[in-house]
Amino acid sequence: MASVNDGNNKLQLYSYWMSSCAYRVRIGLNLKGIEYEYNSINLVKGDQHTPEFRKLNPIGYVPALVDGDVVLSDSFAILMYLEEKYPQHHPLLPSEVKKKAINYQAANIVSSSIQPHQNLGVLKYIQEKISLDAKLSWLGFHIGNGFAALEKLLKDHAGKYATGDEVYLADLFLAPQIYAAINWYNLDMTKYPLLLRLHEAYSQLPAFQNAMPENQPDCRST
Ligand SMILES: N[C@@H](CCC(=O)N[C@@H](CS)C(=O)NCC(=O)O)C(=O)O
Repeated sequence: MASVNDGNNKLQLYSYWMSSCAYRVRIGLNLKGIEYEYNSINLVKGDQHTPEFRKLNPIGYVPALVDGDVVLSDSFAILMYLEEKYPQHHPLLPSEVKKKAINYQAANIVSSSIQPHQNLGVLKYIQEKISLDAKLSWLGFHIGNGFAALEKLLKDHAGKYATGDEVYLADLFLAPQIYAAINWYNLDMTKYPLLLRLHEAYSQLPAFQNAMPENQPDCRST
């Protein structure tokens, strides 16, 4: 794929291989053909709490993106920035208003109503109070609740991908979340046949494959 930017002013992505939020941005950068430098923030070791990283993102989460003097965090904001800065390369949003709104809705179900339950800080806090089984069942309930809503939302819109036959924003949020449910939380996906089908479709796309946790330079660095 031709690169949008050249070597001199490479974007800096602060990421961690297991972060589903950074995974969204990695897919977006790949789709747009933007080269970037990968900076690993080891969440398990606590790199997100260092003063250096907190200067970049005061809330202490990945991803963060540095593009010259622009410093951004939050996957949604980063993806919208990339979309506006590089509109000519693989649009992340459809032009049709309703389809665009469905993309926002699906992306936000993942980022606001599912992912926060599985955040490292949240899970650490909970596991001090309840058993591992109780924690996993609490997490499974919240992921399942979101997945059931997504199945309903997308059933009238999906084609090959979440909102038709083109990859859009919703897919960038869905792929990492479904990956995490299957690979890390062992969720029974038989109840979500549409999401399972999308997972298969994503696994065929190079931009998605390249963004997968196991293909990151810091994979299993703990
Ligand atoms: N809304 C933010 C959420 C970012 C977020 O929760 N990042 C997680 C990884 S996916 C994190 O850095 N967690 C660190 C921690 O819990 O200490 C986004 O979409 O970027």
